[in-house]
This record gives sequence, C-alpha cells and structure tokens, in this order.
Amino acid sequence: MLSKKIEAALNQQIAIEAMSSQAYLAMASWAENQGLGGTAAFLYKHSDEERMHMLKLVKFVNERGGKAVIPALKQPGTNYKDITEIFKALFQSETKVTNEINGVVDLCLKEKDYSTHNFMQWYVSEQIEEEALARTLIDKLNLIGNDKGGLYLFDRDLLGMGNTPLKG
Ligand code: OFO
Repeated sequence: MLSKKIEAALNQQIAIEAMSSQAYLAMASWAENQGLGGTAAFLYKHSDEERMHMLKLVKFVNERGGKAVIPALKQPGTNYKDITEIFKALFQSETKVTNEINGVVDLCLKEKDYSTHNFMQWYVSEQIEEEALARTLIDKLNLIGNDKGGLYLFDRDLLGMGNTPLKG
C-alpha cells in the first residue's frame, strides 16, 4: 500500500509526464507545419513516449492501492523561433523532469518505500538517455548554424529515429 505522501508525489509525476507529452505534441505540430517532417516524426514519438511514462505511473499507483489522478492540462507554447529553440526547450524541460524524479526517489528513501524506489529506477535511467540525446541534438544544431543543407540532413536523421518502435 502506498503512503499518502508517495501517492501524492506519484500523482504529481503523472501530471508532469502528461504535460511533457502535451508540450512535445505541440512542438511536433509546429515542426510539421515548418516542413520538417523528420523532426515532427521524432517529436510525435517523443510525445507518445511521455504518455507511456504517464501510463506506467497510473497503472503502478492503482496496482499499489492508490488512486491515480488524471490531470487537466494547460495549453503548451505554440510559437517557436526556430528548431534550435525547440530542442533547447526540450532539454530544459527534461532537466526539470529529472529533478522531479530525483525528488520522488529521495522521498521513497525517506518513507522507506523500497518497491516504489525500485520502480522509479526505470525513470532515472530513462532521464539519463533523454538528457544525453537532447544535448547531442543541440550540439549538432549549433554546428549546423544557418546551413540549409545541414538542416536537411539533420531532419532526415530524425526521421530515422522517429520511425523506430516505442520502447516499452
Ligand atoms: Fe522524459 O520525461 Fe518522462 O520520464
């Protein structure tokens, strides 16, 4: 059985994952309208992944005798200057998510909830990968600068990443 504190922290995390999914969906749609089909595919997939992160939490909370709360969502930003701004925003958002996840892990230790602690380790590893990927993409965009050919190739690379199956 989850303690009330852990239940509240996990519900907060459900809201965070849902907001991430929504924000990346808005970014994907922006990219699609800019003709950046590969970037859009990557971001649509990223949005689906965040929804999967949310679902995993919803199921865990309910299985452990808590009540998962499905949150209302604010409209995410819709206007971006360029693609670099998108990936900077994505990176910033992932760093915030990492801090939140670390907070939940910390609370699990304080509350001596070792099974939730174990469950959260999946999120800890996932964040390492996501932050590293976002950093690599920003580095590439910085190298490309205003080179249209470079941007074309970047978008094509992301199409490959966007078309791989979702991780479960
Ligand atoms: Fe990348 O945010 Fe989920 O965990």
